[in-house]
Amino acid sequence: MAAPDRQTSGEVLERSEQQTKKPELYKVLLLNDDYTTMEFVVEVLESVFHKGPAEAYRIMLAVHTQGKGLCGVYSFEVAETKVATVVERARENGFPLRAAMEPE
Ligand code: TYC
Repeated sequence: MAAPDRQTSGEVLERSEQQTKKPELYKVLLLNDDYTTMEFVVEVLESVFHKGPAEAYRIMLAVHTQGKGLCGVYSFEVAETKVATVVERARENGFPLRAAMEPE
């Protein structure tokens, strides 16, 4: 007996729609605190988020004055890694700096 035509089966079409679904994006935010130095926050923005010095300083000041600020938008896994890297670097240096992620 001939094999069924898999290309035209509903099951295969449904799966291929899922495979082409756009990845969900997440904002990564830095949160203000009273103890982390401005210099350290700028250094994190440059090294973890690949910002230039002027943009890093601008974001740091926005966080300092407004409580939180956007560092970038990434896939779920990259956003999670950025948050974990920020917290790890901060703790290594004795700072309470926090980062958060939220759906775009
Ligand atoms: N508020 C801190 C200070 O005055 C600086 C700071 C900025 C801390 C941004 C955290 O995400 C932050 N030293």
